[in-house]
Amino acid sequence: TDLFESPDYYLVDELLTDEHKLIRQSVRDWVKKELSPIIEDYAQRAEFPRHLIKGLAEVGAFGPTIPTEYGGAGLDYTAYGIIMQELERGDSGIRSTASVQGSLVMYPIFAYGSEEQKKKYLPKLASGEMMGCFGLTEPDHGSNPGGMTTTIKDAGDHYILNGAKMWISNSPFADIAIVWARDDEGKVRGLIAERGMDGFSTPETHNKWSLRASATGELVFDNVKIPKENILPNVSGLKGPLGCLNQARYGIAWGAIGAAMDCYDTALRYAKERVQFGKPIAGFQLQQKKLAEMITEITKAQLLVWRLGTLKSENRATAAQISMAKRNSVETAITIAREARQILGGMGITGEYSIMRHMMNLESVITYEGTHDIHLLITGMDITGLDAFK
Ligand code: TGC
Ligand code: FAD
Repeated sequence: TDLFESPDYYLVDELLTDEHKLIRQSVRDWVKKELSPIIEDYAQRAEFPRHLIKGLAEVGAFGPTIPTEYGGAGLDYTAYGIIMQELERGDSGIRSTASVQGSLVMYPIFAYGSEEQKKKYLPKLASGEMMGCFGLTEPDHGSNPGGMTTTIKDAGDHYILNGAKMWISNSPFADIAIVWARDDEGKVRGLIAERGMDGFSTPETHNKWSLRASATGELVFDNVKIPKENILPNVSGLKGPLGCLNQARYGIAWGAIGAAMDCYDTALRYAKERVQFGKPIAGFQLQQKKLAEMITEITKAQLLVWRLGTLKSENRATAAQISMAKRNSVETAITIAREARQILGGMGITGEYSIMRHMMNLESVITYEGTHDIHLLITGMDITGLDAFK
């Protein structure tokens, strides 16, 4: 990782501004100095490195596109993508923490919250003083969040929240949770639950073989009193949470390429150095096929997300375009991780190299934020006009 050389076969760098490159360098330096040296150990111990939160905030990983008046960096979407790419080159779990904080906690408060909510929460979330999580998935409703059964009941000056969410990134330590629940009229509403509210607990999920350096847990609500000022006033319906997912999926489309780049770079370097049958294994056709296909797929994915970033900054990217890029990048990354692992032979299964950790992490990335199947069906619906979900 120390020697990482960013693959850039089609000179995509020329499509970036000087500011983009500066941002990339500062996140890359931080990953190299603070994240890479410790991440394997934390992943092996299945522990989230909480001490990285401050540094993540300092490199602008929390809400980079949020305007500066609310503590964000006011950057464009290409810059946001680049930050996610560099973080995920380090570890998908750390990128997850940034995705959740920026796209799934700060974004809904920014896009759907009241002015008071924005002032109260956004600066603290941007600085990492406060951490958040996002509760959409339920035990019986994963791909189909529209079936959710978590409810808020109007009780005069407050609501009563009941239900449970599962698979929630950051829930075990989050100070606040953005929760999606049905109101008395059956409409999906968003609200801000705060740690310490009576009846609200966040049990941790153990025994994960994937995303081990990220903390995952449940959100359990047993008659939790939610003040009315904690409801997000400016959205109702499933488009609320799905609008947040567009933001996070966009970041993952860039992020997963970071993991792929790291696997490719490691495998290429290893193949040039490892000698078998009297020559470097990079000289054998079978290994060249793997490496050549990797760089081809990385290059295609880089161009796709670069274009998507431009469209997103111009507010022209459609949800279906984002789905295509998320699906393509993660498929690219997971295939490359598997092939790269083989190039390293036995060494590939050890924690001496990052590849196996990336490969296991990507099993979560291909499932969360909409599974591989769901994104294919979104493309299918977009091009045919026919909904194959139900
Ligand atoms: P459907 O009837 O199609 O739509 C309901 C309403 O939502 C609107 N909509 C969207 N709005 C914004 N962005 C999108 N991407 C949208 N997709 C749909 C739609 O226009 C409609 O609006 P309106 O005004 O007409 O009411 O909904 P459906 O129930 O048929 O579901 C469609 C489907 C399957 C695509 C959707 O449910 C889906 O995307 N499912 C996947 C669920 C998912 O991605 N869950 C992710 C949970 S969060 C997470 O995984 C975080 S991991 C974070 C980390 O650690 O990095
Ligand atoms: P299911 O929906 O039960 O799907 C099972 C299988 O059926 C999949 O292969 C799926 O593609 C397939 N399938 C489902 N419906 C269809 C269909 N119509 N047609 C064809 N195939 C179909 N959620 C949050 O809300 N917040 C978080 O922070 C969060 N973090 C996560 C972190 C991790 C580590 C993981 C693993 C998950 C996280 N999730 C989070 C949940 C994630 O979004 C869900 O796991 C995902 O949406 C899939 O839901 P499910 O696991 O219930 O699978």
